Amino acid sequence: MMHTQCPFCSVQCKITLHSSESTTLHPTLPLMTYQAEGTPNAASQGRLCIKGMNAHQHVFNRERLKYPLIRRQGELVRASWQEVNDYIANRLQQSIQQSGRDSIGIYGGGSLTNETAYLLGKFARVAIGTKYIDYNGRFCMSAAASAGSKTFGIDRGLTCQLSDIPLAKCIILAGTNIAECQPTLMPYFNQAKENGAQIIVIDPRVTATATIADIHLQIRPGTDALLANTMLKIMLEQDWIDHEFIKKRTNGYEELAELVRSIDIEQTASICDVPVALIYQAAQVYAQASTGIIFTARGVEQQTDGHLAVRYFLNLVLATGKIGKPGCGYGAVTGQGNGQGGREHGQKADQLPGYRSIENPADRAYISSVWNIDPEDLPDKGVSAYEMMELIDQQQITTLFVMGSNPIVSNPNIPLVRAGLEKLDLLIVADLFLSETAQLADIVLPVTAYLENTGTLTNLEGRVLLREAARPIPYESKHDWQILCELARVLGQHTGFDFAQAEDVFNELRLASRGGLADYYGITYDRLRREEGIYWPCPSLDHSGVPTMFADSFAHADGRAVFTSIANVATKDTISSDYPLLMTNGRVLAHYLTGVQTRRSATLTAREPENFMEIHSQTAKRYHIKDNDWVEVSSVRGSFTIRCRIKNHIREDTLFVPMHWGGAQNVNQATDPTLDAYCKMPGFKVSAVCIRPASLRYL
Ligand SMILES: Nc1nc2c(c(=O)[nH]1)N[C@H]1C(S)=C(S)[C@@H](COP(=O)(O)OP(=O)(O)OC[C@H]3O[C@@H](n4cnc5c(=O)[nH]c(N)nc54)[C@H](O)[C@@H]3O)O[C@H]1N2
Ligand SMILES: Nc1nc2c(c(=O)[nH]1)N[C@H]1C(S)=C(S)[C@@H](COP(=O)(O)OP(=O)(O)OC[C@H]3O[C@@H](n4cnc5c(=O)[nH]c(N)nc54)[C@H](O)[C@@H]3O)O[C@H]1N2
Ligand code: SF4
Ligand SMILES: [Mo]
Repeated sequence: MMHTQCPFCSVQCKITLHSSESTTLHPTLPLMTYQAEGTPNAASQGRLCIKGMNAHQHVFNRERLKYPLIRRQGELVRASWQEVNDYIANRLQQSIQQSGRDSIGIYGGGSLTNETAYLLGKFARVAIGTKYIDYNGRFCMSAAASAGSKTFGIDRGLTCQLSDIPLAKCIILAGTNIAECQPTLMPYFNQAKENGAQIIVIDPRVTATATIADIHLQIRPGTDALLANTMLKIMLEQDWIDHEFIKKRTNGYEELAELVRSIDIEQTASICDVPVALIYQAAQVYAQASTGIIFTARGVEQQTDGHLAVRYFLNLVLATGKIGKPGCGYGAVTGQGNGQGGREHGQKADQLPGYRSIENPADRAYISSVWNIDPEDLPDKGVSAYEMMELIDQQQITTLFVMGSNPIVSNPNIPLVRAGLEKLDLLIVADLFLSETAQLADIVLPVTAYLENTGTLTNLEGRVLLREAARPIPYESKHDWQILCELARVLGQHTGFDFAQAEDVFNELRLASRGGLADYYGITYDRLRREEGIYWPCPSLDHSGVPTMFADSFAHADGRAVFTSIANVATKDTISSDYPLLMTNGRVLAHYLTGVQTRRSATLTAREPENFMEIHSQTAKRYHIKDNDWVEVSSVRGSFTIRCRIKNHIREDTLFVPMHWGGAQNVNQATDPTLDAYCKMPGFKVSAVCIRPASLRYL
């Protein structure tokens, strides 16, 4: 029996994995069979979704990388750790001598444990000395995180607890498909509905989540910012706001009138393509409910105006005073398993551990003291994940080290990303499998999986959880943090990377985060074992953590939250006669991100073996497309070919394609790489495209 935690989404459900020998398949060669069962825990209350139930299948998959690989005469072949470490050290030193430290880029991920994420930041800045480090969370949490920081002074996914959801009388789910993406949370929303809550869903599709909606705003993709401001205008006009809260707890209310002044409700409703009456109803229900929570996820955030769109939704929270008390709050529905912790401890270009800023002299001095280096030697801020791809394409970054991501599938505008990665002098990938990115690498390093690797992960509520190794390390794999320590040593770092176990790394992280916004100092492995999970901030050993934030004050210096009145001037991909349809994208229940893990689970991949495109029947008819036909989808960036599914739960002007497949079926061949000016999130969710039946391709 193994006790573990699901490697996939941000709920971090606890799992008990039972194993037994089975002779039914092969009488002389008994096979181990495994069965996962949910372990009761505060977040998922013992529930598991289909991904969690089958996660172990990829761990035992025969395609797991078994030993390091090195490219010789074009082929990736087996090598020893000694060989690859020496090779990497030589090549990195060469690169540094010839082109400087900033010729090396480091690219991390939100599935890594806090310990590894922390160490990756330290490795980049101390062992390599490069400013170029960023991670896949840029594509995930950057809009909501930067918006929360501006409005509240701090970013923690949920400002309240999951147990507040059933207490809310109105819940807005904007661009979030909880039923497929955090399925074990659905009972909280069902409970809220039973308690009389009105549920408002904002999504261009009638998703599984939208089926519980009382009001569904089936919005035109990319218009959420305008919708939020229209709701605000209605609330201000009708005086459905909490003046006392605004006066006592916020700044910037006076300027708000200017933000919504130019809004003509009829006109904006027509741009969003939602009936005026429905927007009124949504504004009224939320504003007049005694309690309420707004959730946003990638539908709202993966936009060229994602940062401001979230801040406009936060204006609604502040204007109605629905925060800091039971049944109230805001939730940025965090994505990856450690999407929360992964964004706190320094793998982001502008960040140091504990949510410190690399541009703040006091923060630099503190972290330098923990790392025992001169603050002068600490590199400055680098660039965002996609901007790193641009620098790679321009050959300013010539070596890339990827740990826990598959950038050739998950970046926007794959034609540029592929061209860039192929120009690299050296690509090193640490992964469980030969992912699409690892297939291009010069060196591939095999890592341990969730069942084998001890570490902490912070779930969407900001609850820090300990996941302990449940089985021995297979083959020649190593833990991510171990790989970083060994590489640092061969690079000549004789101190600062001599950790014997994950707990030692965590103890340094505690110190590095001490006094920062995301303060983990009071959290220890022993406490996590005893208490199951602790909400940060937790500044001392006798502190119980902070389940509900902002009960009395916000995290800005004066204790007040800030309304946003900045006008939105972002541009988006727009339709034209050549590209007349809007394509959006997202997830399905059975697969996880670029599918490297879930495609190696027989049960999951059997559910969705290939990619597809959802299209409305009227649109399909116009293009002479039948159900299951192959269709070529093109934008100005590139094309892909895919089978279509006719579904009338999508808008007629919109297509939807999951993001879980690479290569010829990769939606990112066509997505928009324009970045949000504030947080550098690409405009993934809106691309102007044209389609034609693939059978016409060669005519
Ligand atoms: N099954 C599964 N679960 C996952 C993941 C996975 O890959 N598979 N990934 C995890 C991760 S890393 C993340 S970030 C989360 C993501 O979780 P979500 O953000 O919930 O997932 P998405 O499917 O990307 O997008 C959510 C919804 O946004 C809608 N949408 C598209 N465009 C727009 C728009 O312009 N406006 C609005 N309002 N809505 C729009 C889509 O129709 C979709 O239903 O899920 C996590 N959980
Ligand atoms: N079009 C479009 N593109 C998107 C999105 C979208 O909605 N639409 N969503 C974006 C979002 S929200 C996200 S989060 C990104 C995710 O994009 P990626 O980071 O590319 O996603 P993953 O598939 O999780 O890639 C993780 C890789 O790391 C490996 N891995 C898993 N666990 C570990 C570990 O512990 N250590 C190491 N070393 N490797 C590990 C896996 O096998 C896999 O190859 O995609 C983004 N791209
Ligand atoms: S994918 Fe998410 S909801 Fe499903 S079992 Fe794993 S952690 Fe839980
Ligand atoms: Mo994500």
